[in-house]
Amino acid sequence: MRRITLMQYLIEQQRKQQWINSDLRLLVEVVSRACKAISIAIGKGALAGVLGGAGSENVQGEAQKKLDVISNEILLEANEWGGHLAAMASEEMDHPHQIPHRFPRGEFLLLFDPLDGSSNIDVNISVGTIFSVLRCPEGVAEPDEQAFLQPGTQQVCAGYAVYGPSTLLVLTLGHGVVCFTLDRETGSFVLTQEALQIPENTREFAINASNMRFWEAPVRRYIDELLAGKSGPRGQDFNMRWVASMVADVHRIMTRGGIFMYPRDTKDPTKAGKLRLMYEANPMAFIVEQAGGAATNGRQRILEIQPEGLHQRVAVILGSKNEVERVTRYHREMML
Ligand code: P6P
Repeated sequence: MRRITLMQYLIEQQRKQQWINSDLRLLVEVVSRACKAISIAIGKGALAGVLGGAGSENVQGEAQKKLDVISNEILLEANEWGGHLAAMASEEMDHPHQIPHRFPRGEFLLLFDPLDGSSNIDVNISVGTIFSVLRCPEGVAEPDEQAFLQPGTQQVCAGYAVYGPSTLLVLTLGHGVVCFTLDRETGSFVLTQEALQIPENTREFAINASNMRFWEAPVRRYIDELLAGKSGPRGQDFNMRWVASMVADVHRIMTRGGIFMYPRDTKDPTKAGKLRLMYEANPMAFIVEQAGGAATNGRQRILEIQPEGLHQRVAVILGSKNEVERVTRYHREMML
């Protein structure tokens, strides 16, 4: 494969395919640079005194880690000067972040989970950054929350960085999925995989099984069948993985297939799920579908959900197409 950098790849996409314009190219470059800075901050760990709690809570009422706050600041500072954005929204902020009036504004809205899986940081397990790009609605000069509430089908770009044994950047511009690996010596993201494809079948599932007693019947049926293995209705054995970092679990599925499930459960009936639609489920659903996979909430395609709130939660079932379709069919059959 050609060893080209992210910048070269983006310039080729702009020149040959007109899939992106200069502002979107700048956005991806700036976000990738922020992910490099986050990767460096994480890599220092205890040596830089960045582990542990920040002593604050985010809008979700979750205790923030120092690196949650640091990663959020890195993404805000990296993006606000470029003139490519109309506003930003983050898991770590109650309301959208307006671009300071001293900077020009652009056509795009950037949403992100700056450090997904941060509860794993202090135990040195892979974490990641997830981002999603929408267009700001025409004529909206001061984008408020309403400007962001667009279904996932409106995304023009989405990606994630996974901070693991190597730091990877996985990206879609709506025409397939590519993967870049951070070359720490040159500081460049280098193209290492083109046209990622998720196998339509799999024998590996990812779910937090400690919630089993709270699951709805279709999920219970599906998982029981997998656990029954060869002697059960599926006629084969399955394997389970659960990293508890969505980015790590999804990247495994992008690489070798699988099904990831964080279903709605009755533990807190007021919540439609644990994961957030706008900056976790939508970008991941876009990427997974672009790689030939599927993503639903058990009842409908995630990308077609009309958002009602910036931080709304959603059930997530995504990955190998034939397994996602089976779980979704069980919901249709059993949840009248
Ligand atoms: P649980 C991390 O907190 C996260 O938002 C996702 O990255 C991950 O898939 C999920 O929650 C893990 O949830 O309940 O297993 O800790």
